[in-house]
Amino acid sequence: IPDRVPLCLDLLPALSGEDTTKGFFQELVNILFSYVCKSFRRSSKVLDFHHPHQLRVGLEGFSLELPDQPENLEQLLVDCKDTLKYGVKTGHPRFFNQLSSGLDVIGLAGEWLTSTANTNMFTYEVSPVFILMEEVLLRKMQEIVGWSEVEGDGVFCPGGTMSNLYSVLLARYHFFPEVKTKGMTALPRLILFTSAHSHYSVKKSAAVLGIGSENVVVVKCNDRGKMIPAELESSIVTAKDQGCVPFYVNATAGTTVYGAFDPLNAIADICESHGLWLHVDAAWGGGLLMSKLHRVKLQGIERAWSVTWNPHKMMGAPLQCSAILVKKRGLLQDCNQLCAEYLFQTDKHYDTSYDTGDKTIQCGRHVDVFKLWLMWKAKGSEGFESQVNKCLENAEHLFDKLKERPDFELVFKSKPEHSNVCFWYIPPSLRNMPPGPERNRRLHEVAPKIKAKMMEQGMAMIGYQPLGDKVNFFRCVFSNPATQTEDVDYLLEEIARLGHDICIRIETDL
Ligand code: ABU
Repeated sequence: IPDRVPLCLDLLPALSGEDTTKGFFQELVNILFSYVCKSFRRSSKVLDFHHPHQLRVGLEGFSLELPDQPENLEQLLVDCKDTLKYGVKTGHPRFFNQLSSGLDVIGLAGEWLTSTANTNMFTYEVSPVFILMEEVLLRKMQEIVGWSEVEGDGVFCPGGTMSNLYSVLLARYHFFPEVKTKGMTALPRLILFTSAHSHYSVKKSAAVLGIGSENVVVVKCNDRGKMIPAELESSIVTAKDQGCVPFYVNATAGTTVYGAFDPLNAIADICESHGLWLHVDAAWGGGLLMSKLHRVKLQGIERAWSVTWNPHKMMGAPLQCSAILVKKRGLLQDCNQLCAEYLFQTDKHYDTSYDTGDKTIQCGRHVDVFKLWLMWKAKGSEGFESQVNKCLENAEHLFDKLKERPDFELVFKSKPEHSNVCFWYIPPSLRNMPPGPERNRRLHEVAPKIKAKMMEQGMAMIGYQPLGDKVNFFRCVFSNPATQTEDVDYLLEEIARLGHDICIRIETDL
């Protein structure tokens, strides 16, 4: 151990670096453990908010600037502490802002192990265990979707947007394999369909793949946010009449804002009769497949040709963990393989079908599978089932509370299907105001102002957005197993408290 404050050069692989490395890790684990404990403590803040310019110039010695000379290990540990201090505790029971939340201790351990292994998912030779785990997990997920033993392929990819992109890529290749070599000029004008409430990644995929976002037909939804099958049917007929070639339909199982489930069987019937690829974006809703009580909402998913399912959302796996599941075996490989000889040599001494890297559009690929595999071992399928059920119970609790309160209004009156609950806080001045543009104009300002105050005070966090003709409303989502009904009650009281103060200011401004 050197008689000066150690530097990174004193860590392994330095000669006699073991003790310094051990000491550094022990200190780091203390920091991480303290952060994990704080994340679950209701008296801790969810966030310690600072504006970008404040963080950028440096706070209390925390500097983002990069030095020419090495900083010592003590300073690095302080930097690690500060990085967590000024971040957002997404595992906090009162973090309701995102579809992915929670801090699963086993998942976290899995992520640590993954980083320690620091390997790449492209070949079996460098990731033998992880490649086999991926095969086992993807098979399990396909079985849960309802595909038979002879069907099913897939890959973990960096998020639901990428999974959805794969679905469009595969559908196009399935119908027009020449696109791989000849490009879009060899193809007719392709059209794809998705609902008005679906995720923007479907349009983005069309843009990225050269199909064009204007060739995405946005199908109308009912007032609950579900695609209307008759609208889909007539949009397909119209596209064909215009000389275009429909090839793909995205149905959503769990829309981002309302948490709505499209009627999958009715959509599958239409896809079958027109010979179209059916993709189900179950990035958010896929977790409900784990629940005997709730999986009925995804009835018909087994008829999909591809499925997006993000365990980093409803199943609480650490980010990121998203799968694209594909019914037709071999399609991923045919569509994407380019057989780089430096990596995918065919004369290796093992079964090279386990070199799964050429199935993907990436080369290097992060190991996303291990944390989920370890969590599944730790909880069993039943553990995930109770976790999902509990999140939906929290949503129902919130819905029941909102119904009772005169200071809140639900965006739609029916019980939530998923864990999304959408609502407005109605300030006293608006409670007796008749519906109309003036009320809407004022109501639109309420949620952003409450959220700004909430972030500055840091005790909870929730998202808001406008949607269609609805002015800004709050969307509360539950995916964090740490959240209890007391946190739901706290959230409502907090919104009402902040809203009351803010609305006084709006009233005086007017
Ligand atoms: N990819 C959708 C995530 C959106 C959200 O967390 O609110």
